[in-house]
Amino acid sequence: MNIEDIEKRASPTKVSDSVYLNTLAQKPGSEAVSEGRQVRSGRPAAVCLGLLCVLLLAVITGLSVTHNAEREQLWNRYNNVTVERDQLLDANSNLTLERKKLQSSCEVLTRERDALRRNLSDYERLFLQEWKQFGSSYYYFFNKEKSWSAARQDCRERGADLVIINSREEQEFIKKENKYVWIGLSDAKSEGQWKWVDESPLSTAFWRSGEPNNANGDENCAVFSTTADTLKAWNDIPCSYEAGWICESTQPYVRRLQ
Ligand code: 2F8
Ligand code: CA
Repeated sequence: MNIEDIEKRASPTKVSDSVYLNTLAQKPGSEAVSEGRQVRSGRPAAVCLGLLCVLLLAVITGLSVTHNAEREQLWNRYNNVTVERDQLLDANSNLTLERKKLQSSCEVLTRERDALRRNLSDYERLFLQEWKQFGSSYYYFFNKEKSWSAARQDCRERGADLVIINSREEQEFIKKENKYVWIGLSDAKSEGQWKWVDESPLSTAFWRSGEPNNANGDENCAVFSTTADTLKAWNDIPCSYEAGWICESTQPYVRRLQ
């Protein structure tokens, strides 16, 4: 073996560096070819990665802005709802107070109403026991004795007045009681001008025979006397005399209280 053979065995490139390199370049899978391709295909990947990063950043930024806006809106809404809730709570507590006040007022009124109903019921019973109805009027026949003016005053205090007799039927109704009682007829204001207590003149009259005679010049008030003749019962006597009386009310208490 000579020196040249020994050199060939130690370094095959010794033959020719360029030839050797070319040989390497032509062999697929060799290291030199692989590094060169990596350098050339790395740029688009980096660009894509960069673009992806930018896109991702843009998406994240957009989502963040949207999220912040929504959060802001929700926060505002939360605040508004909180204010409304507080207002409603205030209103509710005011209404609760009002309701309690109304409930206690209602209870008081209910008690008063029940008491009034009891009184009314008592009054009604008494009224209907004492007052007699004829037509659209109620009549009370008083057995006590008073002057014509005092008797009239008594009737007025009861929301009534001395009886006014407008018809034969009413005359007959009163005659059934057969009592000596004042009626609401007088000529005290003008002698001979007989008028009822409501200032109306006589529409029909049921005087006793010879009456009214203004005996002794002092008889200005009329009584319903106890005679046999129903249609001849009235007499004029002095107003200061005392007699029973009849009150008449077309609108008795019992009606007005309801
Ligand atoms: O005769 C009628 C006459 O009778 C009495 O007088 C005596 C009457 N007086 C009294 O009742 C007070 C009169 O009014 C009546 O006219
Ligand atoms: Ca008389």
